[in-house]
Amino acid sequence: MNKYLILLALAFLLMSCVSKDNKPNVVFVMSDDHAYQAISAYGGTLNHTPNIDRLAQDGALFTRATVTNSICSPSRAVMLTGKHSFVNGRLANSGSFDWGQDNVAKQFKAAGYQTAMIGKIHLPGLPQGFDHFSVLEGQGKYYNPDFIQEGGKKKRYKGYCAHVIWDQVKEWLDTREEEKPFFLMYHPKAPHRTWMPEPRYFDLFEDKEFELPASFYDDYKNRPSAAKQKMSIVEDMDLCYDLKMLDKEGEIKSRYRRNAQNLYNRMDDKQKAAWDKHYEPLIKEFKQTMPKGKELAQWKYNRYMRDYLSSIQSVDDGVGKLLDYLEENNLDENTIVVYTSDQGFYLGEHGWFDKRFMYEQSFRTPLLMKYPKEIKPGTTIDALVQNLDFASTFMDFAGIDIPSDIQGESFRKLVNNTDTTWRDFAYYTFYEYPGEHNVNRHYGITTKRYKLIHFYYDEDNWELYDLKEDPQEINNLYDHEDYQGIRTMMHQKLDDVRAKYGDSDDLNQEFLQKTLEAIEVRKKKKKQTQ
Ligand code: SGN
Ligand code: CA
Repeated sequence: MNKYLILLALAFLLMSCVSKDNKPNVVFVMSDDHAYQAISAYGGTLNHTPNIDRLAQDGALFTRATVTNSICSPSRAVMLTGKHSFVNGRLANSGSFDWGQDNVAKQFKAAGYQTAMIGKIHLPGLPQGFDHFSVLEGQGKYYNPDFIQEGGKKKRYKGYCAHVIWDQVKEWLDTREEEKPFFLMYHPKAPHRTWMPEPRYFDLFEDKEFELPASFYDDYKNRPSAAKQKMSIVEDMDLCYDLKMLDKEGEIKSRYRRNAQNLYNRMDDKQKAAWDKHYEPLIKEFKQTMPKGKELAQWKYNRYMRDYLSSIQSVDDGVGKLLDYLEENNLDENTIVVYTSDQGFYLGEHGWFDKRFMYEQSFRTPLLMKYPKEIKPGTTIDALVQNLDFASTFMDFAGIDIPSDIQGESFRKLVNNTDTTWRDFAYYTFYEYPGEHNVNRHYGITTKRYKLIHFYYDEDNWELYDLKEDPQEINNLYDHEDYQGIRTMMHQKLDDVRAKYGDSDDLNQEFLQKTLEAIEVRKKKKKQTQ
């Protein structure tokens, strides 16, 4: 009997060792507003991101990864739940979020993983599913950011956000329970507006001249929804707030001077001194030359690029520190490392900054993934995967049963090359309107070659693009006689996809009603407090 029990115990011990070794760790690095155009592994020449590129060299680069809703908070809700916005309930950056629903971290925790989330999440309420969380308050700040931690306590960390976040990640890794596999969500803040770099990178791009993208002076012909946006570099980018021309004399005109001043005031004396040393000569030069017209446009674009790209450099450093840490601690073989962003961003294409539209630069998102056990170095994947698929994919790798109500699919088979079949479409919805930057509500479908978009609410506009012939998406072919067959085919696909996911015009009507009611409530409250 005793012998039998000892054998049983030994077998149990052996099984638990084997299963622990087999369970991969997952580190999910997601930055904020990082355009694929600003990652050198994607072939661009704007900047150099040696550490993010390591993931492509040692693993897989996804060339057609997209989001289902190109705005921060909804995109993050999609990643956590594996469900579209119209199912998980987080349609826009405002409103509530139901943390009570299932999410990927809860699944990992239930499967015996140690779970943590550190950095930006931008969802209201306290995160659920994490053994540890320390998340930026709202959008978070670049300098001396505040974090919300267990029990809702707020804590201010002195220093620059990229370092403050990495230090917390490292501390968590150093003190984790080593007998458990881990699932870590590491979410840098940069390069979100207002692109405030850390001093060591202030000068990195100062000598570089950036050429305007070919569609910078887009005339939005046949695209009324694109024409009415308010995210134009020329029209809407603010000199003081976005472009740091906060002159002490208060002579430079700005709608957002006070916001810019608040960001500056947050810094300590040493930080202010470093900031002034860099920006004051630039302000002086700007005031002396006072560029106008096309010269001003060129100047604005260059200032934007310099700050945006410098902010990314600190994110890239963080990825380098993470990869080095995993190697130094013998964790690199058994850890899946993913780098992505909550959406893409316009770097002057169509004349814009920001995101929201289903046009490529913000619809697409960077995606790189390393897992030496299953992914061959230098793999390139052009399948139409979406952020919707992350939860299922991670669970698949960890051997967790994927709940049947999850809408995303696992792309493990794509990265390990065991099966290359995949959906031939990606679906998109956007709701944050009326709202900042004035991008109307729309939904749409893309295949590898064609894209069909419907703008609705106070418009009813359809757009159709042939991405092969027109990668810049400036020729709306919806009414073009040669494309009527394609148009019918895409409409059919769109109807099928909406039925498959459970989206409909009725649902949109319902959401619209709710938004308008919420706007009314906000207006009334504002009146009462006046
Ligand atoms: C802020 C920005 C916007 C940006 C949204 C959404 N304005 O409101 O430019 O589109 O965030 O960004 S700012 O004056 O606060 O910088 S998101 O990444 O959170 O979705
Ligand atoms: Ca974002």
